[in-house]
Amino acid sequence: MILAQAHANLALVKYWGKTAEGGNRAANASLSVTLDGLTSLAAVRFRSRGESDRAVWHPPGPTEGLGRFVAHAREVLRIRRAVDVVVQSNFPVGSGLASSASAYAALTYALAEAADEAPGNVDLTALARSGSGSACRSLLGGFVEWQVGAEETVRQVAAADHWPLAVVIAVTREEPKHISSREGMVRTASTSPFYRAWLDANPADLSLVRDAVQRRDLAALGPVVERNALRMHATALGSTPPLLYWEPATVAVMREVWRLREEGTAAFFSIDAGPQVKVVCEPGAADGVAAALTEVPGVHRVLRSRPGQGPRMLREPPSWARLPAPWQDTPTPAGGGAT
Ligand code: 2P0
Repeated sequence: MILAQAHANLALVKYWGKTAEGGNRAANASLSVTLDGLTSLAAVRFRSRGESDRAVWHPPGPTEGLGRFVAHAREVLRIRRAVDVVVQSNFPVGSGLASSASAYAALTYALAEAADEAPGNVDLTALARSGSGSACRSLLGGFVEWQVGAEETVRQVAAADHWPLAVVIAVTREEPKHISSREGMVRTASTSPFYRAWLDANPADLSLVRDAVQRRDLAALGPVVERNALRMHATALGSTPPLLYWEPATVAVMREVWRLREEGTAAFFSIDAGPQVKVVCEPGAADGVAAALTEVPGVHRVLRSRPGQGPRMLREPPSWARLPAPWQDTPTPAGGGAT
């Protein structure tokens, strides 16, 4: 059994919209922080001769695309034998916490390890992106910029230990969202009159956020992170039919963050394609922010995170993992390599 883990990421400047080329090529640049603690595990083993690929989330999750990705990855990585794949996350999946980013980054790593030949000249960024756009940012730790266009690159702007920011996450709904990011992006790009303005505003936000990260300047970072998230949602709301990812508790948490700021706590929110609210603050403020968010009606629980590392191979499943019974006796090769 081959095991790899990767973390989710929080986009400080968001990717929302694709080009027509396919493979989840983004229409706008984005910049994220990889989140320690929000982790997905990918387990891969080979199937017997005559069997075909099998790829599932455990417990069952958004399987759409998982099998297609495995077939594509086997072709790109030249994996001749059929594979059995299980993906699991230690946080709610499909609800706006970037489970697809961590899952496809972990799966890219695990499948690259399963390849018969070293995948030296395979573009793992493009492979991870084809599973889920934001997964290419989870291939690196710390603060990561995904630049688009002819010169598409994914690069680390700063390492995880450059700035030990705290990210406090208010979970307002555990169930999967009603509309996938994929569908949401297509609908926004094709029907929202604000979409062009969203793309036009991207370079300014990107440059401000990149500079603020490099200078560790939360007072400069926070307002741009908040406005970028709100502009993404405003653009999506302008679609036909409208896209509203928020719950009443989402708005209540946003207001609580503004109230905390009025009281002097430097805390700023971001929201992805789901109802959860991610709040960025200095580590010293995190206990107070978490306590305040826990009290907001409709908040189910509060998760804590900070900048984390890129994917890595594992010898053993992490302590939180519960693989399906038939997997539990599957040996892991020494060094985590392919069998
Ligand atoms: C982001 N999101 O930059 C943005 C902000 C959600 C809101 O990337 O269609 O699962 O697989 O490329 O990466 C979530 O969408 O979408 C996402 P696909 P993905 O993090």
